[in-house]
Amino acid sequence: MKRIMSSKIGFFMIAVVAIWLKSYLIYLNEFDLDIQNSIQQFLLFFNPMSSALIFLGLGLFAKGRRAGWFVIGIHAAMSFLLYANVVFYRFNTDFITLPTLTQTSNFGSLGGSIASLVEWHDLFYGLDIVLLVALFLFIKPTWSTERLQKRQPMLVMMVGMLAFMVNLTMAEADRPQLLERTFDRNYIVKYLGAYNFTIYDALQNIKSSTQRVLADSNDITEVENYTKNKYAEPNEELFGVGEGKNVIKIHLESFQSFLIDYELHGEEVTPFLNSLVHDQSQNYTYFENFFHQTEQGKTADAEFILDNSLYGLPQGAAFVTKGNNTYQALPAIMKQQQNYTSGVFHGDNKSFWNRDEIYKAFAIDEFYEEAHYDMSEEQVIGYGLKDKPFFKESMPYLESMSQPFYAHMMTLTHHHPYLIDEEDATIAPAETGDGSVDRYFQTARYLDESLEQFFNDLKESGLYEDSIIMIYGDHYGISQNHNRAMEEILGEEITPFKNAQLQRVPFMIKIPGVEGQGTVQKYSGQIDVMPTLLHLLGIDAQDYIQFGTDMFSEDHQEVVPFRSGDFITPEYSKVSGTYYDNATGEEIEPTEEMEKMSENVAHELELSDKVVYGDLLRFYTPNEKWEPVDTSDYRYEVEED
Ligand code: GP9
Ligand code: MN
Repeated sequence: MKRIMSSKIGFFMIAVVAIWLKSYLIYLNEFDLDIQNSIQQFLLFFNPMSSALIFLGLGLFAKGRRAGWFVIGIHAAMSFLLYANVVFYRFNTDFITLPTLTQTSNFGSLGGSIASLVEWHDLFYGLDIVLLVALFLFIKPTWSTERLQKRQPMLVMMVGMLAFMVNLTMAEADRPQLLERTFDRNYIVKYLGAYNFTIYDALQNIKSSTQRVLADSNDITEVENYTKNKYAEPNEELFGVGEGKNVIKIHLESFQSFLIDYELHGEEVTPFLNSLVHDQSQNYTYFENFFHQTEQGKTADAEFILDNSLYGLPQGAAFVTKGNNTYQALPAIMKQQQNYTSGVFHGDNKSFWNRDEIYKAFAIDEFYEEAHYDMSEEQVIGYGLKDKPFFKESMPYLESMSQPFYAHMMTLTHHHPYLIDEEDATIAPAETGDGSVDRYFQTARYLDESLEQFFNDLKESGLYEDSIIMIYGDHYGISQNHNRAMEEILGEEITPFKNAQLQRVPFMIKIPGVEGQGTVQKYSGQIDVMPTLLHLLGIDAQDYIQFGTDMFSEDHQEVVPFRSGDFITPEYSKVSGTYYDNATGEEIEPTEEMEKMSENVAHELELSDKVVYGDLLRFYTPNEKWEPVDTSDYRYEVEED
């Protein structure tokens, strides 16, 4: 035993096991990582091992006794990083990122309370370091004479790398595109561990700041010229009709327009939404040719596009990778121009899609997330809180907001894989044999019922009448992987052309005192929502950098770009590079005009990316009234009662 401990490799292995087990213990006891299956359970245990081998292994390259001090030093540094995360997490329920380290606000209010975040049992987390030092000093390793073959440290590294590859492959199998799509810090820690998370975060930030550093203030001029030129004058009759009204924006998770009026087993799937579309007395205007324009960032992309009129990024979610940019978002403009307060309501973990950070840059005042709701087991399914309790419990918060407010209600239950408890299912599943597709109708029905409940509560509270109500779908719910089942549902072949047409999501709006237009055919997309709303409030969108245009404007161009560079117009569509006639669905040879349109779409996307990658809005002052948002003014905490 003594011989093992006093050999270099023996000592190293003790350090590895110590940091490995300690990390695992901390994952289990300190973080709420929402482990959902045995793969995740296994990876949580497994992931510290590769980090321990690789990082501590670096120490082995040092000569003689110094190797021991290196191993101990690296061990202590890893322990410190992990423990810093423990303390940070106790306060923020989130992990440390590079930007949070520089945002003093994260620590400002923490300063005085660090003491209260430290607990006695934390001493235990430092015990292994003390033991390692003692072991090293008192067991007197025979290292000065031991000759490690050069191969050994290399071998350790290779085993570490191999373990990491196994780890990553298993993680990717459980959560495809884990690193590419940049979901949630929780996920990276859960699958790859706290150490790899820090590296991942650092790489992301280096990439981001390089893009930022390379940009300069001249870059915004070209963009400004483009958006000013594209700008569509407001519809005179509607400009300012909504000024001072509350705005309630409802996010329909994974809701595609084909559900509207769809009948399953002879029943309407979404009778309530259908009634808004068809009952003229309800005063809704329904845009039936409205498209989502999201990519990998899914919900986050939808939020990003709707509140900024900028496109999401071709890869990952701008919410995560560009969470520290300067924005001139809808909530900020509404606040500065018309004294609106804003709130987002969502029954999921606040750090998902980095919301708790980027919302500050949008000047969102309140974020009602998981911690504000009763998340007991019977209230939760899939990603989080069920829509009915979500809307119910949101009511008091909504009523307490100072008016006029801009409230963004984000539903969740109608999310892949469309799980639903038996008692919540009021329509039988479809019968295609494809589980997701079959249940899709059940969760859509549940969402529809939750909306009806919410509308009744709004009416009862007196908020309904005088509020602008906006409803939109965020992105598709049924991907192309389910074409076979969808063909059965729709009774037609799902060609690439048809699939593009299926990217329609609902957009409806009610403006107090304005007669609804029923169903309108105009083509538009999520990028157009912000300028539309600004004009309804009487704020001219022209001052701001926006790629969409007012949907009610006479000058609104009916071209809907997608992130891929494809696009749809009322007459023709470009799908995966091929042009189709909308009327026949047949392939067509592009005319010069079509090709020109295509170039323009590509140019527009490129300009939007320039803004986001280069953080160009920091160079732009929309008007004299504009004040850059100070993110340290915002903190999302749960008030203790
Ligand atoms: C997560 C929820 C779902 O909080 O908004 O996100 P999605 O997977 O649709 O992007
Ligand atoms: Mn979504």
